[in-house]
Amino acid sequence: MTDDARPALLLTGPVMEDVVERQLAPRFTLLSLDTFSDADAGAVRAIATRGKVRVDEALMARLPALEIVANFGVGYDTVDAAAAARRGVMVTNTPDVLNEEVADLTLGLLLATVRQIPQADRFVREGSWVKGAFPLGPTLRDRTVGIIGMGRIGKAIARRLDAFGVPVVYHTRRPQPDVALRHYQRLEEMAHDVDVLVVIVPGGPATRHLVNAPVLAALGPDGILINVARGTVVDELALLAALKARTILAAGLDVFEDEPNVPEAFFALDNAVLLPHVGSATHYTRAAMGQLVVDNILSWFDGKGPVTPVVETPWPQG
Ligand code: NAP
Ligand code: 8YV
Repeated sequence: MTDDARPALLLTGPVMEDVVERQLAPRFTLLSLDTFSDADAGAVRAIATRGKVRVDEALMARLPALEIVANFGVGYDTVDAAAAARRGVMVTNTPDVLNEEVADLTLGLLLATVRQIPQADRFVREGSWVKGAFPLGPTLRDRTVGIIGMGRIGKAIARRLDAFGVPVVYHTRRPQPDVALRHYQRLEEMAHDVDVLVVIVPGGPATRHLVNAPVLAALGPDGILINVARGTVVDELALLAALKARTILAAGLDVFEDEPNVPEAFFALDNAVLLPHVGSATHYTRAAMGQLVVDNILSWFDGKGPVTPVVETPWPQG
């Protein structure tokens, strides 16, 4: 049981120990999900969470004094924000501070996939170059990119593609008033018209398997899929089948349905570039994300409200 006057904060796992935990330790009693007891549960007023662990209705129901859930990451599909809203619990995330980093990685992954950069690297390392030149490959030239999701990160990706001289169109549920690019209301129609799909929408039930077999079929045999959003947005079995049968050309994936477990079938494919969810994974950007977690929690407990609340729990309220 907590034995001091500091508010109790539950960490669902390690959340940037050198940034988040170091700054919060003087003001909060830090509890860990693995070790906290039912006696501690009544005292918990805040959660700092990251990645896989679900902050769901069942966990929140155990914490009657809970006021705020601060998510390390802009995507908060592991937090049941609707349930939090019903309970009057604030949810925050880490938008904007990672836009450019994730957009950089997306362009890197796109180029790596189209120009077969990891394959070329392997070719040199295994000593194949002395036996002959690396085969000519596909190009980014003459391709149109369709971005699925035109929010903060989608726009940063579109800006980079513009600099590369690559035409961009996009699909969202609603056209963006400040975006001059062609909007597609129907994803399948866009997939049919483009040569590359870049996925950068939130995860969760509303986008589950948005990229499915019909969308991949519409993308076609010269098409490339880049997923930097969440693994759940793409039907992984349909994607594997399309890559194996070459009904699409290639895929670049930073995210998977059951991370860190990547289906072994991907490992045998020479037309897939696979990354371990590293979109924001630099010291610089992860520190900025960690700082935003801290700022949200401290601002809340200083009575100034959250810095970056999610849409389900707006501030000021109603
Ligand atoms: P954002 O600003 O909220 O933008 C989300 C975009 O997705 C909006 O344009 C939205 O438009 C669209 N969208 C939402 N639901 C949709 C649906 N059902 N169908 C079609 N479009 C939909 O979010 P962001 O900051 O750009 O981040 C996007 C996501 O990227 C995050 O939620 C996270 O999952 C992922 N991410 C991954 C990494 C990584 O390391 N790989 C890093 C950061 C973020 P409408 O609402 O009009 O549909
Ligand atoms: C993080 C992310 O890797 O912000 C997001 O939504 O996917 C990434 O920046 C993740 O949230 C923390 O592990």
